[in-house]
Amino acid sequence: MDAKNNYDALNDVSIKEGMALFGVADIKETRSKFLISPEVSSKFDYAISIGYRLSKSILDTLTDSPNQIYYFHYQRINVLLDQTTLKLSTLIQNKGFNAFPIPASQVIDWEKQLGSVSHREIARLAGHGWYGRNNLLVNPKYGSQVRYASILTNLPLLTDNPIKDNCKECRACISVCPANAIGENDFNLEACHLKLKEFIKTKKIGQMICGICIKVCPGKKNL
Ligand code: B12
Repeated sequence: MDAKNNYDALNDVSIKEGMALFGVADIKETRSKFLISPEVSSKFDYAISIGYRLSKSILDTLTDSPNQIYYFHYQRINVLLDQTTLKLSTLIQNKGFNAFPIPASQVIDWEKQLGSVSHREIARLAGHGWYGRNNLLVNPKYGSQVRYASILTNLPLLTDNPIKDNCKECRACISVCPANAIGENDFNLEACHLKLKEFIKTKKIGQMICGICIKVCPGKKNL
C-alpha cells in the first residue's frame, strides 16, 4: 500500500510540474552499468523516470537543422526537468528515504560522450517506450518528442514494465536525417555526433543538438 501511495503522490507532483510522463523502473539488474560508482548505485533499487513533451509548434519551425528557438526550448526543458527532479527528491527525503537526482543533460565523460546514467534505458524500463530507428526512445503517444530525467531512490514504489512494441513500418526519420546516420536497423552515432558539432559552428548553437529526427516522430496518437 505504501508503494502505491508513494507512487501516486510523486506522480501527482510530476503532473503538476508539467510532466507528460511518469514511471518507475526496477534497476537492480541495470544499475551496475551506470557510470556512477557501484558504492552509490547499489543503494538504489528504483529509478523514477519523468518526461517532458516538447512543443509541437516549436518543432514545426525546424526544416533541416537546429535553430535558435529550438535551442532555447531545449535549454528551458532541461531546467524544468532538473527542477522537477529536485522537487521530487525533496518529497522523498522528507519521507526519510534517499534520492539521487540525475540532471537531464549532464555529460560526465566528454571523450565518450556519456552521462552518469542512461535516461533512455531508465525510461524504457519505466514503460515509456521502445528504441526507435532514430536511436531515440519512442513513446506510443508522443513519439520521440519527449525529454527525460531520472531520480534514483530507495523509497518503496510500484514499478512499471517495458512496452513491447517497435517502429514497425515507419521509416520517417531515415531520409530526413541531415547526417544520414539512420539506417534500417543501425544508427551511426559518429556521423550524428560530427553533424551536431558542425551545427555548433554553422548555426551558432551553443550545444550539440539537432531535432530533425524528433520532429518527424510525433507518436501514433498525437494531437
Ligand atoms: C551525450 C549525449 C548525446 C551525444 C551522443 C552520446 C551517446 N553515446 O549516445 C550526442 C551529442 C551525439 C547526442 C545527440 C542527441 N541527443 Co543526446 N544525450 C546524451 C546524454 C547526455 C548522455 C548519453 C549517454 O550517456 N549515453 C550512454 C549510453 C550507455 O546510454 P544510451 O545512449 O541511452 O544508450 C544505451 C541504451 O539506450 C541502449 N540502446 C540505445 N539504442 C538501442 C537500440 C536497441 C535496439 C537496444 C536493444 C538498446 C539500445 O543501449 C545503449 C547502451 O547501453 C543523454 C542524457 C542521458 N544521461 O542519458 C542525452 C539524450 C540521450 N539525448 C537526447 C536527444 C534528444 C539527443 C538529440 C536528438 C539532440 C537534440 N536534443 O536535438 C541528438 C540525437 C541523437 C540520436 N538520434 O541518438 C535525449 C533522448 C530522448 C529520447 N526521446 O530518446 C537524451 C536522453 C537527453 C534527455 N534528457 O532526454 N546526445
